[in-house]
Amino acid sequence: WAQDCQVANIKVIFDFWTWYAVGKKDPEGLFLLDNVIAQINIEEDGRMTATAQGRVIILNNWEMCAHMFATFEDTADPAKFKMRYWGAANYLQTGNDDHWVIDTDYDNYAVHYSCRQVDSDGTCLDGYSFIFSRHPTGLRPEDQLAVYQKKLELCLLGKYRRVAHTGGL
Ligand code: ODT
Repeated sequence: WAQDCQVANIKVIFDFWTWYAVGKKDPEGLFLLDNVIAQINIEEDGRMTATAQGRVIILNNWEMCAHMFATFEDTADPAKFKMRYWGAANYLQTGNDDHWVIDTDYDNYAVHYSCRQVDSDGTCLDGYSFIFSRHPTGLRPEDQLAVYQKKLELCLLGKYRRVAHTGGL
């Protein structure tokens, strides 16, 4: 470890930096397509909130940039949250999903998981998962093994697609 006594350099777990979605396993009724970025915020009262944006297609073929908001509720497990979300416009999706942080080093990558419907055998029938990076260009080579391992443990290996960041939103 290394000590750095500069107050400005003290690392906190949550911050206002951007996370770029670089991989996604889609749920049924796919919503966010690409150019997906998310920001986790801590409000003055200590509550965690988030904003996200991404390209969506609604009403069959209307393409737009969705601006989304979310609030989080704690559960007994500190890495498992409930996420209530809604859009800046009322024709965007709303919902209340699980929001599980499977793995993160905070600085480079994060693996998110949400099962919307658990099957009778206890496996996930419908869910989605995001791979986030701090880098719009994707995961660093040194983070790829950890992310691969988590995809495997989540039984989602091979189910992800790449999320492009083409800008222009
Ligand atoms: O794209 C889909 O099909 C499913 C995704 C629906 C949830 C999107 C709502 C995002 C609300 C704002 C929140 C941000 C937080 C981010 C961190 C992880 C992404 C779920």
